[in-house]
Amino acid sequence: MYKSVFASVLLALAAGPALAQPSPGDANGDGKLALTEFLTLQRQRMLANDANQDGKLAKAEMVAAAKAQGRSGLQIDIFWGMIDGDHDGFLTAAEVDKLSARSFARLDKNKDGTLDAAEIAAARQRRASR
Ligand SMILES: [Ca+2]
Ligand SMILES: [Ca+2]
Ligand SMILES: [Ca+2]
Repeated sequence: MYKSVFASVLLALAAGPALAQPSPGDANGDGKLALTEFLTLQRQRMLANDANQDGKLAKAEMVAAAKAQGRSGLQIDIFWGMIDGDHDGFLTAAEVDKLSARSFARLDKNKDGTLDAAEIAAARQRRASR
């Protein structure tokens, strides 16, 4: 249970129009997302929500971002303690990297170190089913 809600928080973090495109963040254009590309993408998404541009996400900024996407922000409220690794009240790039790496490992079903179109589609489908 914790795991699945945790996953949905991560996917919430990964939400946004970019996921609706075939290969967002696919820097080298091979149609797959390598871990480094995925981390870069997630960081960009995080920083897109950094309203005061201090390079880290306050909980209020994440809740505001969730609300802007039509969600309640309640999940973030509840699970903030789990995603804010050092409990300083901010999600830093390093913390986002750590979360993203775990998210990547889960999405990489065949464990080949990249997310191919099918794996990205599966992630998208899981989001849509919520
Ligand atoms: Ca901030
Ligand atoms: Ca933190
Ligand atoms: Ca894979």
